[in-house]
Amino acid sequence: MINEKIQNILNEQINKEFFSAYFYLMIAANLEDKGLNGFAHWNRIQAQEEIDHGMIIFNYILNSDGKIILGEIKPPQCDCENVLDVFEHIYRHEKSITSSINDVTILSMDECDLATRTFIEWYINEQVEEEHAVADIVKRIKFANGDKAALLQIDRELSKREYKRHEY
Ligand code: OFO
Repeated sequence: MINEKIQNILNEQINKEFFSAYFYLMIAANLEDKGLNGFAHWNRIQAQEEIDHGMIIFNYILNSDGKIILGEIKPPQCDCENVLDVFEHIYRHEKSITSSINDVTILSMDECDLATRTFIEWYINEQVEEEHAVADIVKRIKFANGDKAALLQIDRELSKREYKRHEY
């Protein structure tokens, strides 16, 4: 069974993962509105993955005889002017999620909760992948340097992203 401190931080993490889903859906809607359907698609898929991330923790808490406490999800915001701003904003967002996953990891070690420490390992690795994927898109957008044909090429590539369901 998880202790209350671990239960609370994991419930907060569920909230952050579902906030992330909202965040990516908001970005998808904005990009779709601008006709950037491939960039939007990439964000829609990311939103689905974020729901999986939240649900995996949800099940872990229940399987550890903990209590689910679902908090309010704040509205996401992004006052971004262009697609580079958007993906830089996403990158900063993922860095903040990495930092909260690190907090869970550190707390699990402080509390000698080896089950949670093992559980959270998957998220540590997932964050490396997520940051890398977004950093790569940022680099490609920068390389395009505002050229519309080059940006549309990236848009086409991102439209091919497939959803890989994380089992929970
Ligand atoms: Fe759940 O990793 Fe992104 O936010």
